[in-house]
This record gives sequence, C-alpha cells and structure tokens, in this order.
Amino acid sequence: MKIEHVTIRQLKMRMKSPFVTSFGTVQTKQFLIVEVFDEEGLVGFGEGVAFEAPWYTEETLQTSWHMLEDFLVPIILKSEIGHPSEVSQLFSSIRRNNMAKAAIETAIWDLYAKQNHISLAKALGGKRDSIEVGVSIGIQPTTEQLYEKIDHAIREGCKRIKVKIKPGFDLDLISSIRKRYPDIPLMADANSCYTLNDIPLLKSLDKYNLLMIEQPLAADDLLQHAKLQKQIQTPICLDESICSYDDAKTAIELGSCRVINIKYARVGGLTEAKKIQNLCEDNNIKVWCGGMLEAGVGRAHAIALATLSNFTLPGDTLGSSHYWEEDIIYPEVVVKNGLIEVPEGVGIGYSINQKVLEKYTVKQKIIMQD
Ligand code: OSB
Ligand code: MG
Repeated sequence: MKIEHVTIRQLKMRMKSPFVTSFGTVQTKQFLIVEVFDEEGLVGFGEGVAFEAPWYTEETLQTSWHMLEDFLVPIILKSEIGHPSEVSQLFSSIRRNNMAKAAIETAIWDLYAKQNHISLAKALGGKRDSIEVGVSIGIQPTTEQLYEKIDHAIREGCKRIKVKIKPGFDLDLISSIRKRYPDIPLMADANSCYTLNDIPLLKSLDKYNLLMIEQPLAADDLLQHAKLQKQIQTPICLDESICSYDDAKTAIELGSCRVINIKYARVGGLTEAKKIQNLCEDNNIKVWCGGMLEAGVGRAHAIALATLSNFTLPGDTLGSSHYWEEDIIYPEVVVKNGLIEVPEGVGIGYSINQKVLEKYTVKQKIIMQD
C-alpha cells in the first residue's frame, strides 16, 4: 500500500474523574489522533497516548507530535508498504519513541484491515469474540471513596480490581480492602515507586492473596525485579519495564516477572505487541492488555489486540463511559457483565464520530507526499 497523506490531530478531552498514580495525575487528557489515507481515500486511525508530562515513560504529547511530523510520517509517505508488520522495520533508524511509532503503526493496521474487508482482530490473528475486562482504580482521596469505586466495579461485573499503591498508601490500604472484600480478584500497581529496600514491605503483601503486583521497582530494574521475585510469592507483573520484544526476552530469562501487561503503545505498535504475546505464550508467562486512559480509537486497538490467544487475564480496557462523557467513536465501547463484545466490522470496527472529533481538536496538520 501507498499512503497518500497523513493528518495529525491533537485533541483535548476532560475525563469524568482525575486518574492519580504514584507519579502523576491526569484529568484533562490531551492526545493525538493520526489518520492515514490511501490513494482510494480509505482511512486508518491510530491514537498517540503519551501524556503531557513524562512520568509514565520518557515520551510526551509534544515529543510524539515532533517525532511524527519530522521523522515518522515522512518515512511512511515515501515507503511502499506490503504489510503493516513491515512498519516497525521502516522505523528501525529511529530510537525508541514507541508511543509516537505506535500512533501511526496502528493506523496502518486499521487501514490494512479495511482494505482487505476484515476486522482488525482478524487481521491480527485474534481468537476471541469477547474479552474480559478489569478496572484500574487510581489513588483516591479517602478510603471511603476507594470502597465506592470498588463497589461500583463489582456491580459492573469487572473481572478483577486493580488499585494503585504508593509508599504510605500500601500495606494498610491492601489489608483494609481485603478485610472488606475477602474474595475479590485483587491486584496492586505501584508504577515503579519502590526499591529493593522495600523488600520487607513487599513481602508482607504476600498474605493478602493478590493476583499480582504490577511494576513495583524502577522501569530499568530488570535484575532487581528478578531478585525481588525470588523473595516474594506474589507474582510480579511488568508494565513500564517492557518496551520491546528484547526486554520481554531478558525479563523472562532473568525471572523478573510471571506476568506481563502488554500495551501496544509502550512497545511501539501492534506488531511488537503480538511478538511479545507469542514469546510469552511459549514461555508460560501470562499476559493481559493494559490501558493508557485511551479514547475510542486507542481503546479499539487494545480490544483487537486482546483477542489474541495468550491474553487470558482480564485487561484494563473498560467501556467509553467509564472515562468520558462522550467518545470520539460510535457505537461507544460497552461493557456488559465484565465483557466487551469484539466488533465484527472492518478495521477497528467502530466508526469515528466526526463531529465529536472536530469539537475536541485543538491543533491539526495535514502532511502530503512531496
Ligand atoms: O500503570 O497501567 C498503568 C493509566 C495511565 C498510565 C499508566 C497506567 C494506567 C492505568 C489505567 O493503570 C489504565 C486504563 O484504565 O486505561
Ligand atoms: Mg501499570
């Protein structure tokens, strides 16, 4: 395929409630939507999910825009692409910047699926017609508010509950949740806020029967995670540490984790995400699909990814209305009894609500072949 032109948009949308982690808070969410057009006028959509500040990875909204405009889009416009799985290779001269790469790589996957009249899930080799959903609850101002969120998630049928922890909001928090909800499938996400000095604390979490603890240590601490996993029973799930297939391979070889949270954006796109899920499948590492508080386009890509065979655990991919008053896609993503039905339509399987898209666009640029 040949890409005829590309549009990059920056959108600004307000989330229903702020999302707080050990390092940052997001409420007004700015993100990118990339549209790739072929010569017939078909269009594929991708979402750039980097936040405004680099607390989750080193990328930001602005670095993504810069990478796309000045490097990634020009490469795409001058290439003949046989299959979307070739795109990450085209970007091999550009280091990291995975979320920027994923924004356009996923758009090309969507376009490819549309050109071939199949769903993105099918194009990826997906095996499921529905996916299981969990909830990720940010740090709450009070324990009462946290309980309210948990109660709500249980009522909605969420298949597992993840709570964010940070120093000072960890042991007592988990202990009181367990007292109140002895049997819920519960896990904790630390977003890298502990060090090996916290081994005693992390060990004492073992008695609360957590499904896993997500990213307890720093993103580049694969060796330390391996040391920690030897000393705690709770399975470690890596998130920020896994930015590529090679990272996953190293982590598995070292024994740094038993579970991986795969986010296509963090690893540079759907092709790399698929390679990681295959590697994990061959090595008995469980995986699930993480979230980046996406709007509809990014959410649709995550849903398609989660149909692959090794995504056996519920992901952080709730419905549109959990995050937004109105989404940029229709129909919106809906969760029923903790499940999302995978759409059967072509490409991402959801249509773009052009009016809503325009309404929240704060900046846009069309880049043509020269
Ligand atoms: O660590 O998984 C994370 C949100 C933003 C950045 C990092 C993370 C998260 C979440 C929420 O946990 C996932 C979601 O609901 O989209
Ligand atoms: Mg995480």
